[in-house]
Amino acid sequence: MPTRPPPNPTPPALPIRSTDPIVVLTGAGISRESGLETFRDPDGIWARVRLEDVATPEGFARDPAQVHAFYNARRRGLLDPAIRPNAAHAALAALEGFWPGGVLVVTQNVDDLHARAGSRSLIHMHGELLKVRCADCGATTDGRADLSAADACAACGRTGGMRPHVVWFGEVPLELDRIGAALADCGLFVSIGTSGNVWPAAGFVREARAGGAHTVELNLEPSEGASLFAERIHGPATAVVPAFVGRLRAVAAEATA
Ligand code: BJW
Repeated sequence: MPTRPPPNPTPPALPIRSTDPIVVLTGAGISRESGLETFRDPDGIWARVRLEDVATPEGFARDPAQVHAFYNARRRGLLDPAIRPNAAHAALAALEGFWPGGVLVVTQNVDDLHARAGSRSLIHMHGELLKVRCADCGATTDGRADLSAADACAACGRTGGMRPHVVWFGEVPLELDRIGAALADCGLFVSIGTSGNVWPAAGFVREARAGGAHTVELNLEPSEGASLFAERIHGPATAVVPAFVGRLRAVAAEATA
């Protein structure tokens, strides 16, 4: 008679040392339980607006008012007091506090929930919703108010060029050199709440593997590139991320025992 696996198998020991640097990539799924929308889920943003219209430089050139209206609404949504970091953001901030090898969170999200939860080693590779940039002179400033084509840049004085500080399709994501160096050097790469549809982030797992890192996917369901990960854990971020960080806490505690 075949033997059944135990109902709650103990997860395998993580093949890492507490001195190994960790890189965490996050996507919209980590903020879903905070009340923010994802992009590609059936109820996601791309089900109600065309990305070509609102998330490309060509869309902005064609109809700046439509793009401003889209981002003004999302900015207001993010500033709603009901939108707060959740247990997954908090667990990653705690990880940074106890992990001896260092932790870099690279987020594709334009929300500020990682920073609000307390993550400090953080790269917003697709920009930030609460910043604005002048397309004419490049000046970037904090911005919480609605933006319009009539706004003037505080640095150069020109109007018409003020835009959200987000990375649209066809634009180069931010801090790729720093991210590439961290991926080459890390001992653990964890991808959380991202569908793996958008490049170059979708290729980070391969870069981390090439450097010898253990790779883990934490997502509601298998992503596009799920088979590339050595370990895959599926469930809501507020459950699976704190549980995984608990395993890392045990690794760190064992090293100091
Ligand atoms: C949960 C959950 C819960 C739900 N718990 N999980 C052909 C082939 C290859 C590449 C290209 C190509 N044609 C063009 C490209 C390049 C292009 C690209 O990738 N296109 C693809 C669509 C094919 N990429 C670019 O243009 C990028 N730039 C670039 O490549 O520059 C060239 C270059 C690169 C490198 C060096 C030199 C030059 C720029 C990409 C910019 C993306 N911008 C956006 C908008 C940002 C602003 C905004 O927010 O409005 O970024 S698009 C959107 O997608 C946003 C996201 O950051 C990004 C990723 O989405 P994410 O986070 O994965 O969300 P979803 O919705 O897709 O997935 C959510 C997941 O969560 C799902 O799996 C759910 O199951 C899960 N989930 N609830 C846990 N509770």
